[in-house]
Amino acid sequence: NTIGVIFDLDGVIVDTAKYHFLAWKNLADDLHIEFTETHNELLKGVSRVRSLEILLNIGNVTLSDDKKQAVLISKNEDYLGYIKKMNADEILPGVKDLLNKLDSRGIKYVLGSASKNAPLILKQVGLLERFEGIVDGNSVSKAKPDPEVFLIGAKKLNLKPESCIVFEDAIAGIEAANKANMISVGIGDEDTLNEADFNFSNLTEIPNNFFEELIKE
Ligand code: G16
Ligand code: MG
Repeated sequence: NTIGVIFDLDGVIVDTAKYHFLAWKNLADDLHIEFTETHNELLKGVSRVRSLEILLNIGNVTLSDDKKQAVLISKNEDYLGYIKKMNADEILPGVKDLLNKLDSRGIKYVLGSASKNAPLILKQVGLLERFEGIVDGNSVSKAKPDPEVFLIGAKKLNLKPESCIVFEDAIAGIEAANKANMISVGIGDEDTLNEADFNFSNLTEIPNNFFEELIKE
């Protein structure tokens, strides 16, 4: 095929942001930092280490490197407690229909996520085997908005970046896709994701001929 798709995970395939929030909130409480759902928006699509820096900044708290390592481990253990309870009911609307459509058209897709827990999450919801490849937080050295994660994805698809379509819910992810010279599709709030080439509120809104039209171009 002449095109391929790269999916972000959190906010596109599943909503794990709510579990990240619960785990960060626990940590924030321990550190006496006030942390709200609005603050949580700042962490979407951002790496784990960077997320901690943002949280500490909000609370004006400094920690030693050792303490940082320790709280990152406990935050992740807490988060994994929620992830291990996930199942296929948590797949976001429109995802399965879209994957079926891509399968029937022979269009390949990979995952491009900042999460080091991405394979586990896909396994929990029963989608792991469907992807041609997984690029996650373990395989990249530079976090979004750096395009690295998506450029590795293009290699896995055996396609040039211009032939890849990226579905993303975070500003940093859209920026990464644009820098990679890919077609960026923002999923979520159109005003927030105004740098995207296309915008849809969720995956059920993708028109039937969306991919055909892109192939024609
Ligand atoms: C996801 C989330 C981020 C999270 C990051 C790292 O990214 O949106 O909030 O900080 O993964 O996750 P972990 O702590 O599991 O390694 P994405 O790229 O899937 O949206
Ligand atoms: Mg995301």
